Parts: sequence; C-alpha cells; structure tokens
Amino acid sequence: MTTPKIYGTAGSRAIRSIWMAEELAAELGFDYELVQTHFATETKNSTYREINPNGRVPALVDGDLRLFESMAINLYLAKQHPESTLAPRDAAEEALATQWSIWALTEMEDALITVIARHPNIALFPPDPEREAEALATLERPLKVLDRHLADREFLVADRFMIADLNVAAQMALMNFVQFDLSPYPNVQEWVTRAWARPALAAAQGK
Ligand SMILES: N[C@@H](CCC(=O)N[C@@H](CS)C(=O)NCC(=O)O)C(=O)O
Repeated sequence: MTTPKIYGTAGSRAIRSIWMAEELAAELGFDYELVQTHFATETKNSTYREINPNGRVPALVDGDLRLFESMAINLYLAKQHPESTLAPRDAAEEALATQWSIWALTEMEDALITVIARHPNIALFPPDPEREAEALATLERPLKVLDRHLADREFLVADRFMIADLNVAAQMALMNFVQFDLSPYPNVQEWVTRAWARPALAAAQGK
C-alpha cells in the first residue's frame, strides 16, 4: 500500500485538505505525504497536469486514484475512514455533508475569492471597489442562511464536528486573511471560531 499524497501548500486552498489530513493524523494516526506544490508555478508543469489537468491545487493521489477539488478530496478521506468522528455515520449525514460542501462552493466561493484576492493583504488582483461591494453583498445571503441554521445547533449536521463543518469552516478560513467582519452573524462567528481553534488546523497551517 502506498502513502496517499496531497499536492499543494498551506498558503492556498490546499489548506482545506491538509487540515482534513491532519485531523485524521491526530485522531487515527493517518499517514500522508504533503508534496509542496505552489499554485502559481509547479501546477503548470506537465507532470503535475497529469495529476490535475486544471493546473490547480490541491490534488490527491491515493494508489490509482487521482482526485482534484479540495472538498471532494475531504469527502473521500472521510469516507475512507469510517472510524473517524469526522466521517458521516449514515446516508443522511453523508448527503448533508455533500449538501453543505456544494452549497459553500456555489453560494460563497466566487464572492469570497473576489473579496480576498483584491484585499491589500493579498493583492493578487488590483482593487475593484465596485466588484468588491457586489461580492460582499452576495455573501450576505449565504451568511444569513448559515447564521439561522446555527441558531439552535452547535454543528452543521450532527452533534459533533464532522466533515461538513470542516469543509465549510476551511473555506471560510480565507476570511482570516482580510479580518472579515462576521459580527453581524454571531452564530456563524461562534461556530467558525470554535472550528478554527482546532489543533489540526494549526498543524496544517504549520506545514
Ligand atoms: N475549487 C478548487 C479551487 C482550487 C484553486 O483554484 N486553487 C488555486 C490556489 S488557491 C490554484 O491552484 N490556482 C492556480 C491557478 O489558478 O492557476 C478547489 O477547491 O480545490
């Protein structure tokens, strides 16, 4: 059996899958290799393109499986480790974890990246106040949905932190780069602050 490999760096969206791998490492002794792959350079070489033809990180190689999309990688790792507390325990938990992962990517990702990539702390693109204001307005709807959902529960799906929580909180970890103001969404703020305090995220950020 070969050791699964995650390609990416902690300073990219690969943090989502590195965080998941670190949760499994802490809980179950999961062994994986992080292949440091910078999104702007190494993703463009032909060897990496055979792993992820999109030329983006993260990607996972596990035996014959090559997988891209951070949240798909995380859902796979959860499924591969049913003994983990992060794994779905039944079809309903699995469906809800898929729902929240797709929801985060469709409802929040574009707007989140628009805001973060143009923020002076990141400055990947020149400022564009009009687009940024539009993106901030777009984020209001999903953040309100999340806030209402969390009004009477501690976690997104179950009575424990599981893969749904990790995928959404990992996406939102980008907000830290720009000190995103979550105070209008106190339930989200409380939930995500607890998620971000998990030692496995700190371990992933140190990679
Ligand atoms: N939806 C993808 C997004 C991956 C992505 O866009 N990663 C960025 C780094 S944060 C990348 O590799 N960019 C390289 C490029 O755009 O050429 C996922 O979540 O895995």
